[in-house]
Amino acid sequence: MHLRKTYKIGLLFAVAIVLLQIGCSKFDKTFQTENSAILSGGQQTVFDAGSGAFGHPFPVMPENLQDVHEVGDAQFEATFVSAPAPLNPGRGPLFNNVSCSACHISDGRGKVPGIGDTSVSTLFRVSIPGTDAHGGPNPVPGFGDQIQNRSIFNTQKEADVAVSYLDQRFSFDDGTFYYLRIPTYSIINTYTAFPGNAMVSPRVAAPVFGLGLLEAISDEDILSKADEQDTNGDGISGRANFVWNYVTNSTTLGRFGWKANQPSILQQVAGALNGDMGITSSIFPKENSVGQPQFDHRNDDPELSDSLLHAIAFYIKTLAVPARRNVDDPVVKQGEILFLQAGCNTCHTPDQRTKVDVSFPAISNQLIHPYTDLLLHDMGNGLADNRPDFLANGREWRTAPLWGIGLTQKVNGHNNFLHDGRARSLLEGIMWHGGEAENSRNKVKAMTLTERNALIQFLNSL
Ligand code: HEC
Ligand code: HEC
Ligand SMILES: [Ca+2]
Ligand SMILES: [Ca+2]
Ligand SMILES: [Ca+2]
Repeated sequence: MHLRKTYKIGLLFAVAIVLLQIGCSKFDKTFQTENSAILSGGQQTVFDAGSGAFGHPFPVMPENLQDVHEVGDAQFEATFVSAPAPLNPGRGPLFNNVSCSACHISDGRGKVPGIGDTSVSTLFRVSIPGTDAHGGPNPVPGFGDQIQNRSIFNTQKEADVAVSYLDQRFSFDDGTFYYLRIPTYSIINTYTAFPGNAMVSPRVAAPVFGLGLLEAISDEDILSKADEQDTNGDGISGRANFVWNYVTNSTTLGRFGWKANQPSILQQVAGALNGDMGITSSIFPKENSVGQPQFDHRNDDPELSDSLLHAIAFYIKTLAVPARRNVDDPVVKQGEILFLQAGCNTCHTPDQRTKVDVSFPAISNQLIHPYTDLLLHDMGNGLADNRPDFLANGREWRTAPLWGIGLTQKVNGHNNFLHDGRARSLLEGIMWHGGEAENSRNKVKAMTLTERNALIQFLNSL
């Protein structure tokens, strides 16, 4: 989000007041100490529960770095056009959308395609059985690893994607009905034959705030929570994804993307530029259409400079997390107890601590409340995309962070959740849980209406 100057000054004042209060011992009890549950992003928490809640820079950051954040912000918002052009060139020949913010709306989640819509902020990863040279998805001949459903003038898009939904009725143990809509996706109007053995993984644009803090959790901490053989016998296994890192040229821990299929913010950003917008950079210098008739044969230098690439990554890294609300509401408190009783916290880990980072004190050693273990879990057949992504199998997904989730309606104007936005409410999102989370789901199924509402109120307070 691009902040206007006057607003920024207001924000700085607010930050100054918060800092004053934290610094003043008189406020220690009533105001937040470091341990306070409301400071979801530690010192990088912002107090805005409105439509711009996901778009604030870190409140605690040296001024020169705020400038870098702003340069990245402008690029995140910028509409890229096809080359040659004086400003923001390089889009296409194949792409999914024209800017980062067109998919990550207000730094939040994307809009799910309706029936008959062209998908605007959902994309479809594709592959055929087997792996590429680095253990990643095996590209589909003629289509690569993602369907680009748009193309620039005089070239051919790869395909369209159509979605349809079928409502299925279920009931809670108290007899109340609920409905889940089961999506079916089809790749249509392909420019060339789409192989019958291709696997398709639908993914909606995920929120992008707080990711710098998630990146700052140490590998050791994440791995210490993995329990691949379920040795403690709680039915939850949790395992890490290990993915190819194009910057270090080695396999490293995956953290970002719905299947933890990206190792770092920087690579995720470079991958989005290339795959989603058709913009090359030093990390991914080849157009996504290489080897296809749509390839533009330009063989340009990278279309985006390293400094702008790093500015966008820095922008993402330094987006703050909104504070929790209504924590003292008795219903919210009851909901929190139910959350723990249902075992939601075994995957949605409430507390994490970032590692000590003397080179960037802004994110060093912070107690944060992301409600994720960043690990992969088998979520059952219902949610399966049946498409492996590095070590993640076709039933596994990364535990989605729940911080800020209660502000989705305010920021994004909808309540669609899960990797492809199929859930039309938080409750539907929970009722889709299966596999390792089946016990949790069944506990919610057994709840009374009052208890279900309390659980949702708790999620809404995050
Ligand atoms: C066509 C829509 C689209 C566009 C355009 C797009 N993204 Fe995304 N973004 C997605 C989707 C879908 C995912 C989830 C990808 C996955 O799971 O593999 C995602 C994931 C991400 C993530 C990781 C989020 C997380 O929680 O792990 C970041 C960061 C991100 N995008 C940044 C960007 C940036 C920066 C740009 C512009 C250069 C951009 N995206 C452009 C759709 C888009
Ligand atoms: C076994 C691990 C596990 C357990 C237990 C679990 N979850 Fe999840 N949760 C996940 C994963 C993985 C996802 C992402 C699934 C997807 O997108 O397909 C998820 C997604 C969600 C989402 C949607 C998030 C989003 O950004 O779209 C909500 C809400 C949620 N869980 C709430 C709960 C609640 C409440 C409970 C307890 C009743 C619970 N979860 C128990 C692993 C778990
Ligand atoms: Ca290009
Ligand atoms: Ca493609
Ligand atoms: Ca276990």
